[in-house]
Amino acid sequence: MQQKGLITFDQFIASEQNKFPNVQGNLSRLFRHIQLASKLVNSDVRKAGLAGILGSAQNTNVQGEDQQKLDVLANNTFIKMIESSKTCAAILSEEVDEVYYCENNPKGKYIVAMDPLDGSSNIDVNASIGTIFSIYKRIDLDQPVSDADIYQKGREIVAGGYIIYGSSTMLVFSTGNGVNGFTLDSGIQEYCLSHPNMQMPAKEGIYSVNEGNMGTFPESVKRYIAKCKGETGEKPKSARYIGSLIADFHRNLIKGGIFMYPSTQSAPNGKLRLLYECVPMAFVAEQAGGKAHTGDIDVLDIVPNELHQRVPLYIGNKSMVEDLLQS
Ligand code: P6P
Repeated sequence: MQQKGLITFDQFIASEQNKFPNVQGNLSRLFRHIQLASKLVNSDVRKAGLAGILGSAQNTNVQGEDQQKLDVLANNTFIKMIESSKTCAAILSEEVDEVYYCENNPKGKYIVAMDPLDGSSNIDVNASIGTIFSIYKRIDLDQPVSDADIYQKGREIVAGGYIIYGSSTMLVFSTGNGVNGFTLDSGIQEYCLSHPNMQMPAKEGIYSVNEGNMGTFPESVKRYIAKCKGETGEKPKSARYIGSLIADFHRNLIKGGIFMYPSTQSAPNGKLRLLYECVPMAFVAEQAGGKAHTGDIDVLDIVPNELHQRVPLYIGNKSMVEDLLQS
């Protein structure tokens, strides 16, 4: 087991690549460009109040949400850095209505789906926010990018993860061989391995949901939340809700717990987006021994049919998600 902090993200990626002697290093290069983009965004997030980049960009994105200046900045930064890696043929972004084709690299091996800055409603109040990404391998490089490349099941992704701009900045990701967390050492501007082989704690912990929407939750979810609150005799669980998916998920990954975003009256399919929020988080959750479900199906088994498709999300400890599904 590597000592914590003695290996940088670049060294980790290089050592992982060495396990596959015949690869050309495209994925490694893509990771390095994503890493660099996150350092640039981290710098913007940390000085947003001073650089006049807080607040609304006076624009509405495809979600109908008020775009924040930092949303636009993060989106442009990640698109620019991912495109310059020359490993990607297309990018799917929460902030871009349609597929963004990397014109300079139509035969790119990968497609990146991303939420460049999740939790942006929390930017102005200094709560943790983050970037969520997943990486798909294209089906046929001799063909132009097609729906077959874009609408793959989440179980097909080659990598998924997130960067959380919190009290520290962490990059947490998986390529299908477990989950590793790296903390940004701002002194040397390097991500250093701080959380090797992350696993969801077995103990049942926190429940995390916006109870303000309780009135329109499915009855099964209401029953499960009542159970979490000790209303049916069980020991009450602690409740935490930051209102930033990355922050709520990351806390549960470390301490144990379940995050729920059910369907509501205003969001009949749930609020969170399948391709670039639910799938990457579900990939990390499963790789850490957890579970991610919509109430009907495992998130990673959904065949997507629309870029900005929304689904309900129940994610965290396997036992807590299964308990919810049986409620
Ligand atoms: P609500 C942030 O805007 C976000 O997309 C997720 O990060 C977060 O989990 C959710 O919305 C919070 O939504 O409706 O509880 O404010």
